[in-house]
This record gives sequence, structure tokens and C-alpha cells, in this order.
Amino acid sequence: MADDKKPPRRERDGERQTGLVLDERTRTKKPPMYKVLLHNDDYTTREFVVWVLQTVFHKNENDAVAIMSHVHNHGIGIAGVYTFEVAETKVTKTLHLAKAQQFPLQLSIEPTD
Ligand code: TYC
Repeated sequence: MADDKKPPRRERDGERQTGLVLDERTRTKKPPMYKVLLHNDDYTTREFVVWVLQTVFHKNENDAVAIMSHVHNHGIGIAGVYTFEVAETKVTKTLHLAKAQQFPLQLSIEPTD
């Protein structure tokens, strides 16, 4: 027969309505995500930590103050959750900004569960 290929099937309910049927992996596999953790210290100012959370981690002022206070009170807290490359970039930027002002601020990256 000249042309016995099946046409692409229509999307099922719940699939993205792109007009294309995506490969199963393309639709379902999410990248691993990583927490950027902020560590408390006695020297970095609260103002600097709030500013970093707003400028590098794109938190609004209320959330930035809440995260900074949590870290100050509990010793550690989550600045944000990102793919590994984005998490690394935010840590590098923050460390450069902190060192420029001689603050000993420390951060770490940890996989989400
Ligand atoms: N503990 C610091 C102070 O009292 C404030 C601070 C908060 C420092 C969070 C680091 O990740 C930090 N000035």
C-alpha cells in the first residue's frame, strides 16, 4: 500500500494541548531540584541578608525578612529551591557579594527529597 502510516494520535485528557503528542519522558520527567540553604553567623548584618534574598533570590520584602529571621533564630533556612545549575549560580553570586563587604555568610546546596 502506498501510505499505510497511522496519523499522530490526538492528545489524551490532561496532556498539554500543543497539537503535538510528546514522548512520555518529555511530558513527565522533572529535573532534580536542590535547596539553597543559608547559614547563620554572628557578623553578617540582617540588612545584607534581606538585601541578598531580595536581589539574588527574588523574594519580596516580607518573605526576605521572614527567611532571614528564621535563619537568625534556627541557624539554617531555605533561601529557595532550584535546578542544580541555578542553585550554584545563586550561591556563587551571593558569596561574591558577601566577600566584597567582608561578611562571612555561608550557603550550601542540598537535594530535595
Ligand atoms: N545573625 C546575624 C546578626 O545577628 C544575622 C544573620 C541572619 C546572619 C541570617 C546570617 O544567614 C544569616 N547580625
